[in-house]
Amino acid sequence: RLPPLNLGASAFPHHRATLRLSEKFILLLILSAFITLCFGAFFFLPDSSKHKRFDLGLEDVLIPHVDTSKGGKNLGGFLIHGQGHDEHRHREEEERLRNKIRADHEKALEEAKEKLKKSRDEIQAEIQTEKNKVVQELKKKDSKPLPPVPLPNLIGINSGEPSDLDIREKRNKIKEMMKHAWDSYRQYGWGHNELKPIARKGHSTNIFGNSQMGATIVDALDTLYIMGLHDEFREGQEWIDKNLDFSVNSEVSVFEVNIRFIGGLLAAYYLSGQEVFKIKAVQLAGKLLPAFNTPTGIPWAMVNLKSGVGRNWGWASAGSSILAEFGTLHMEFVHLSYLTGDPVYYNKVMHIRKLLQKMDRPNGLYPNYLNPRTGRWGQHHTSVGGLGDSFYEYLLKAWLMSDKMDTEARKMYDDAIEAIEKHLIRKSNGGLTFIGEWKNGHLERKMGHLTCFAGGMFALGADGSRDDKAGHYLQLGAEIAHTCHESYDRTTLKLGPEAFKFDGGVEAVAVRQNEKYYILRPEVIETYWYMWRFTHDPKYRQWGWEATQAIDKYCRVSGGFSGVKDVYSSSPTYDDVQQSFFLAETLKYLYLLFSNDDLLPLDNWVFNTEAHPLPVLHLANTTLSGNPAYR
Ligand code: DMJ
Repeated sequence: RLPPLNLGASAFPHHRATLRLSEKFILLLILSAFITLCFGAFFFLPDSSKHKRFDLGLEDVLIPHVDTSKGGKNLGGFLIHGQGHDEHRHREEEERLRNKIRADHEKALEEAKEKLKKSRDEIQAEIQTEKNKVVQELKKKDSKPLPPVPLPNLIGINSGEPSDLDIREKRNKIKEMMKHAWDSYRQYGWGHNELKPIARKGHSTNIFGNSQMGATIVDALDTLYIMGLHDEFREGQEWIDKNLDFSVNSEVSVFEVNIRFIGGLLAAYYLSGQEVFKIKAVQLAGKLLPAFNTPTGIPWAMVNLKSGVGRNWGWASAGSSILAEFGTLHMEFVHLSYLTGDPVYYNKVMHIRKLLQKMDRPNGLYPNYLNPRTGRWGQHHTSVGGLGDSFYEYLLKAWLMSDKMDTEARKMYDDAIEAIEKHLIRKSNGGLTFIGEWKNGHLERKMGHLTCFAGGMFALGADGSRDDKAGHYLQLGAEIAHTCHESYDRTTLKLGPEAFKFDGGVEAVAVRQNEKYYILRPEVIETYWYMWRFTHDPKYRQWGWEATQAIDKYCRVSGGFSGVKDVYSSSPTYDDVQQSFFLAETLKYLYLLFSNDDLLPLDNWVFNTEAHPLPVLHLANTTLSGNPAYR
């Protein structure tokens, strides 16, 4: 640390030798400001004769003139007449002004000295305050109200309170778990992205960049709202209003920020009607747009929110972008164009779709990797779990969200699912239906926890399926739900592993140690909920309750909820992370499973892949592509 600057008459020579470049620069700035002030005072102070005229109320008149021969005084092209008398008062007035200039100079000099006496920290704090003011001003400009848009018919924002006492109690228990997760985060991790419930401090991962963006707050908002936790919702809203800032030098995942932040903010906006959420969603979306500046328009996986520079994950095949990432933007981006009247978001995602439509697909399957520079596929791996999953989900949901008008998306979904059924879905020897992974022409008989969401997707897509195979797809959904339930039931903790095999006599069980963890994921419960909505078979509520109890028993700690490292061990160790999706998805789907169906009915709401509900848009007479007829 440097000694505080003190540039008083005696201190100056003493410190001169130790002054650093930055301090010299500040000194130079202040001195030059001082000199400018002196010059300004000298040249721009009004001439005393002018004052005399007004002060004395004499008959002096200003007449434009250039001739000084008549004894008048030339003053910038104006000639002053009638000033021959009262020379004494004139001199007095000049003296008074001279004194005033001297006093002003002294004062400025004193102020400059005072400034330089301040410590470096104090000066920095003052500079920071000034900067903050400028940022606040810019923010005000950014927060311009968006054009008014007729809101879609928002049906089913109600309590969904079940009449059955037992179901009500179970639902209350889930609400209590949400409160524990929120309160713990509020107490130990507030403003951080996530919580470490054992260490009782904030946590983050590279998907959120290096900034504290309050991921848990944004992700949890709509769950709080649905559960009627309104005080907590307001706390979250206040934090977002005051602190959520996207002008940070931070490299984030485009996909994660889209599904958790933009999805979360849009859902909070539609549910509560609070403009701040819409404004923040639009600001953030603007920061993601530079990620699309690639030779093909397929976005980079990551973007720096400040510089707009994008790049891909180092581990992805041949510098590729990931199907489940660039293919999971559609729902949020369509809503952004709808709400702003700006076609840019819609055009970006439609461009991706058109490009995918033109490409050759090996066996009708979409590989997980696509190079954004060349527009060519990377490795020919296909998955309905990690790296692929939500791309298929968003094709179906694009159709549903458009009030079933977007038939192109439905066709792409139907084609993709047909190829998946043919090449990836199999029955195990023990009769369990599973979805494997396609790797360069070979089927790996392994299913991920992430893949379990597909049971719900098949059920959701049953109505409207090609050749009226609704019954078939509902059945397929039920079979996947059953398999995934088995993956839970065959563990010690009754919680599902990250991945499980159907090979060599093993069925729905994890084999490798590094696949035995459970990190509070929602996919199995998500499928139970969809299956419940479409069948009302009580087993789905029963399975959901089993999972609730297991989470409460094995993942709950006094500082929140934690993932566990081995679901087959009776004394599990914790991973010490309370994932934001636990509040956004796992607890929300559980709560909905024990609520009435008229809370967020599926005819009117479509849930994004992070369980954020967005309303169906009735776009029959509109276009989002910038057609001037629109708006
Ligand atoms: C969530 O962020 C989303 O559901 C995403 O689509 C996949 N994985 C996590 C939860 O497991």
